Amino acid sequence: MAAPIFDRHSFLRYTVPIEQAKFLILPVPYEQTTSYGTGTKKGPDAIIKASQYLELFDEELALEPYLEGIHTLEPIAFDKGPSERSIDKIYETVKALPLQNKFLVSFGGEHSITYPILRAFAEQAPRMSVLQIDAHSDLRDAYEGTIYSHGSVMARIKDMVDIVQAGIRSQSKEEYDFIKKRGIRTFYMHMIRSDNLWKEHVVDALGNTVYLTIDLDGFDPSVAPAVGTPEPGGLSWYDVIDLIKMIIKKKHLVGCDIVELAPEPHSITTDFLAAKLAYKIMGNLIASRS
Ligand SMILES: [Mn+2]
Repeated sequence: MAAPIFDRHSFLRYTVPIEQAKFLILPVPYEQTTSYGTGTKKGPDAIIKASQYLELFDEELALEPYLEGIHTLEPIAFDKGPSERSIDKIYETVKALPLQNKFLVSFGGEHSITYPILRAFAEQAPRMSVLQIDAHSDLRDAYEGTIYSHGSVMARIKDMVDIVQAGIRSQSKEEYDFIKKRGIRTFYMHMIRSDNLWKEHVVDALGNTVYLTIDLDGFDPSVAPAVGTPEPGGLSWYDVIDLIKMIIKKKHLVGCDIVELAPEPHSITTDFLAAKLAYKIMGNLIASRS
């Protein structure tokens, strides 16, 4: 394979032609239904900017994962039309990607983007499980007047595929009752804190083929403050990294997204965390194959 070439606008500042890429980065600067803090449409750009400052070498894996080939796609362009149209555009974009033997990492944008991405994935692998790392269960049937809200994204997804949730610490009574009634595997933060084997239990709850959606507010706000709804008492960096490593070892991870970054003008902490998280996922995927 040809060596990656320098490009300031690509994730990690290097790119390869799409045919040669093992990893595709899809920027999805979609923001239409945010309810509290705003700015998620600037998320993808902030992650790519932060990635310019990451070390290319992963000292834990003793690898330079970027040498496997990362191709950063053009950001999806949205107009001010109805959310259905934007949601369809995300679906059509993902469906048209040449994903055979490639791993897609999408950057949000608000959490609503996961539904159309997963629709495209579920057509290929209908028996997929989705692991959602999040402070919120996002299981309202509709939120603030739309069924495509960030607050109802998992309600759309659970009708297509099995879902497992981790890090949850804020929800409505209706969501709580719904989880009980439907037997959804939700690992609440208060359960995680008192269970040393929680990661094993999350992995056991997943099927063999897994898609991972990471709402950055699943992390503790001391670790990832730049999110629209920073809920106290979340997951640590190593909680998430160790869980992901375990999934990559034991399951077939087919894609992921990192959403809800709302960049702050005076702090780059969360931008950098999101960039490093994406690169750690790539590195561990490579390490697990060799
Ligand atoms: Mn959330």
